[in-house]
Amino acid sequence: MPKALTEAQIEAYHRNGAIWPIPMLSAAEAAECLRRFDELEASLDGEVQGRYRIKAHLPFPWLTDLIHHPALLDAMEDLMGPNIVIWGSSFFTKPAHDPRFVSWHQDSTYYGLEPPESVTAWLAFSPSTGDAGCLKIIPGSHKGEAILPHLETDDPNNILSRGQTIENVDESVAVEMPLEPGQFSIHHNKTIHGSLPNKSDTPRIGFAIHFATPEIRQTQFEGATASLVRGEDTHGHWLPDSVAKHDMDPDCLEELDFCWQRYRNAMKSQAAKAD
Ligand SMILES: O=C(O)CCC(=O)C(=O)O
Repeated sequence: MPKALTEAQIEAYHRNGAIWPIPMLSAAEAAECLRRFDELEASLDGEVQGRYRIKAHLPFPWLTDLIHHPALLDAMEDLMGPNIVIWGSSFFTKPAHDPRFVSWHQDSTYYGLEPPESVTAWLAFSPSTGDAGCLKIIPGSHKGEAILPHLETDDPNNILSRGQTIENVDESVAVEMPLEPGQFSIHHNKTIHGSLPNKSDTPRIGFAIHFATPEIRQTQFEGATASLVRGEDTHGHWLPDSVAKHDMDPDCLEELDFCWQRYRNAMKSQAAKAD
């Protein structure tokens, strides 16, 4: 018996490679997340999403609590089974009237996981509507190849760090995944997805949480870390993530920078191999 999802949602996830919306936070809780996000961004020189990618939760107890939220983990357990690790989390943000977009891509291309069965939950801190450039998917695309050819582009408006783009996607079948603040969507790492510019008057702030099961391992480098959030680590492929003692814990910040750099290096060497 599923813990959070309906049988119809589980079937839709397996058919389409994504489901939405799933409730997680109340409107007040989502507003508090947005307030903390704004506070963090105001304290930085650049955008939160510049540095807080791949292990964004590490230096923040409040984000670490968020990735352990029972409503999130119950839904993930319905799809992934009882043993679950979270190996990463990333902010994807677009201020109001932001012309930037995320090109069509598969996460499996650059995560380096084997088997390529990672799953992302994308939690909205603010309204993520069609107008605001919500996530869009190509339903069923997760059933194809794990790594489709991706062109590296240098469009400054592409939020992806290397502008990875799948060409000739049939956009006529794309489906938007709108969310209210506090709701999340789930997509498989082979599902082709992307998003358009934010044409709305409000920022579109998303926090993406990256899940795996213990048998999945990182192939691009040694010593990958993750947090065991449900059940048992049956394979020992992941070293434990550090746990922040307070916001901006310097040890965790160092680990975040190290991990993000390691993923970026892996992406670079993958691109070099493809050339
Ligand atoms: O937030 C976006 O527009 C893109 C997010 C994304 O690519 C992801 O969560 O994998």
